[in-house]
Amino acid sequence: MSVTVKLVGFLVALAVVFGGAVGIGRAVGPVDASPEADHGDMEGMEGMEGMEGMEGMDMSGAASIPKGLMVSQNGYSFRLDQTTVAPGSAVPVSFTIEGPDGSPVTEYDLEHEKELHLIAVRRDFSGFQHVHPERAEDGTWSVPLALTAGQWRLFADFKASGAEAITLGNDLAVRGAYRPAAPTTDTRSVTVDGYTVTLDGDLVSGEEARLTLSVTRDGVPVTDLEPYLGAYGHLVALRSGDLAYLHVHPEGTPGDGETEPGPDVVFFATVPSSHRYHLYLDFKHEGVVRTAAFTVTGSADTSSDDESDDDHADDGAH
Ligand SMILES: [Cu+2]
Repeated sequence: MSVTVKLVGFLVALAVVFGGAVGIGRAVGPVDASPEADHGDMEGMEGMEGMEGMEGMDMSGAASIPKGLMVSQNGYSFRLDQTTVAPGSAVPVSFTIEGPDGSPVTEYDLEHEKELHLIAVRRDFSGFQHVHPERAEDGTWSVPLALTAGQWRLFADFKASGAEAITLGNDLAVRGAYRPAAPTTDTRSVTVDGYTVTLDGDLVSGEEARLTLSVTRDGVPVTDLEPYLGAYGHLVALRSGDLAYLHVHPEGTPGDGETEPGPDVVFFATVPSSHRYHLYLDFKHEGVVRTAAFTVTGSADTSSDDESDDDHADDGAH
């Protein structure tokens, strides 16, 4: 930290000197402006936090930054034992969650019935898995993944005991030649293993959206879905472009006397911007968990000003 501060200070000093020289060359005026402009650029995120003028922007506070974008947060780090692997249908992948004291975390609180949820997605969205690795006593997590060649993003969603729930992200490269998948168009109805799942509801930037997923088989509504991870479905939403991992929660829980076991499963999701989102629903029926993948483009919040606001928020800069 102190090295960074010194370096920034040094660069600002340079900028002052340089700006001063230019200023003298140009005669009067620009000496004051140059250092400030350079200062803001060099500080990056710290500079953003100080920009009080960005009212209403989602990115202005650390608390509202989407999950899954960082490999380390609140003192916890996601450390993969290998960053490059060969492709395969059951590639052993192992990792630890390093705690603030520098050693692997071994105490977790359950979330959705598990200590840790691992989501693996190929960056072009052509592969997805939601699995639950096994933890050794020393804190090492391991799980076999089905991986094709390409760049994958792994998300570890967990709550270390005594800490807040977080989702960390890390990259895993899978060797081999691959052709990036073409971007998908919006898809609201998919069929997997004879089950057709339809998504109803719109994603609106900054607003909590109610999403209803309806499951049918051979045209008949499925009304006996089985609880999976404490709900009748588990939904993961990822943003195109940066794979931001969005918070989604189900409406009701099995056995509460109100929540029906299908055909509708309801979720609430809040998206931070008008981008394309990839949604993955895991649902269980007749003892088998299946995944239905959707693509939905979120719209801008029309209740506020003009649409260009969203572009600024995404860039995090003017
Ligand atoms: Cu999970």
